Amino acid sequence: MTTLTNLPQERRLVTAIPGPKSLEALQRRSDATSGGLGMSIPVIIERASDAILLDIDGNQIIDLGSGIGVTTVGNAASRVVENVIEQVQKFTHTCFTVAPYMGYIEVCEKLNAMTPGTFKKKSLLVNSGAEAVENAVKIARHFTKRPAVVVFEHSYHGRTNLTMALTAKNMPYKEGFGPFAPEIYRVPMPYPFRWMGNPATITEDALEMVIHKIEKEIGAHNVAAILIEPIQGEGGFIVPPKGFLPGLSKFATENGIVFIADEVQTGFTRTGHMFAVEEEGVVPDIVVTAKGIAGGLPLAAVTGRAEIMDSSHVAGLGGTYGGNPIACAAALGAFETMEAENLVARARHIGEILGGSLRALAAKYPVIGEVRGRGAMQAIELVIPGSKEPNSDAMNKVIKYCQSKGVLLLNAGTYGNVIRFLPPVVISDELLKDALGVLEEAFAAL
Ligand code: PLZ
Repeated sequence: MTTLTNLPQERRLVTAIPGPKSLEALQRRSDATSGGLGMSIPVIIERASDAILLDIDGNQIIDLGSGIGVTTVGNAASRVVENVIEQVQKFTHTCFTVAPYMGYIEVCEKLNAMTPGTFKKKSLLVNSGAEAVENAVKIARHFTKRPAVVVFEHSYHGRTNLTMALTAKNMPYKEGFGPFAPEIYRVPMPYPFRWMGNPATITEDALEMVIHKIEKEIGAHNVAAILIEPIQGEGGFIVPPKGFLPGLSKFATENGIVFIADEVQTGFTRTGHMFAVEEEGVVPDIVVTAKGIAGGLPLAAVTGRAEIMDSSHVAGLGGTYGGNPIACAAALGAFETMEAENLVARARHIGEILGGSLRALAAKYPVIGEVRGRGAMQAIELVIPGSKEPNSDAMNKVIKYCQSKGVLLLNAGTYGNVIRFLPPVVISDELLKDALGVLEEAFAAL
């Protein structure tokens, strides 16, 4: 778990957050960068390693967000950095569809082997999660010769035109950015904490509602793909009830519909499995990956059944930068790290510490309505005590308090009231416990 930059894995504050240098630089940020960009923590980063971010004022911040679930193997992880340095000295780009190279092929071979399913698989590499989702939909439509795509309430799939249409939440992702792509159908998502029906029959009831909508309103024979995040990320770490994903996948198979798992946020050891669908033995036809795939370099992939992935005519798929050689070298370093450091087991261990602390907090502070998630992907949903009314004010206060003490947390949720925990999976127990101590102080201070 050593990195070349090798910052000591400890929290250290030498100024207020933001410090004077960050404050000055943030003025330049607002002058130079689009006002449409958000910002979770108002500091400028100079260096980072594993779970520590160093800002330009010398503050060391504990990173419980991993740049939105990306630096799973740690920031600037040594195997990633070494591979990148080696590759950048050899060549920076050829375009895989102009003149191919081994890194791209090796990443695809690994993905074909790592993803669930013993059948023959093939992969396509692109630059971002959204681009991978778009390509998965393109491929599923081409393969099935059908137009419709089924997506879920609370889903997030990206910010391009098609993926905005696939995404559920209007503000901030869609507001004013339409018109959106057609033939996208949204169906109910069983959100256990907010399910209005009988909790005992949530799985059957939700499946019945979804299947009814598909059969009666769309026509199953018109559906190219059912696209779902096995645990919804931006939507607030919503874990579907047991049996829901297997039921959906079975319905898809019976109706010739391509079942696509968007594992962009859940993939690569994050949930204590290499992929989150493994929890219930679900085998998707296509798995979409990004984020954790390459230790911070921009890379994303579509991996699926060979007959589906081969459906397109030659040159029907592509892109200038997809599977850039430096990003591929980084991915090979990231895969090696996941295996060598046994990060699947590490994510489960983190889950025990994190889940244990969060449940203890929830028992003490009724503002925490629910603790949920799996492994190193967990969240708390904040409510007005005694109700389920979303409490975004408490969420903002807790996140702000933690930031001021050098702990970076991310928000989430359709109702803007969820705090999510996505630490690098290599984070040490000590650092994680230090951060959770700050979180406890934040609730005490509420
Ligand atoms: N699918 C499940 O979580 C990206 C969005 C950050 P890109 N989530 C972080 C933001 O505010 O833009 C995501 C995801 C799932 C697809 C995507 C899209 O991945 O790499 O951001 O395009």
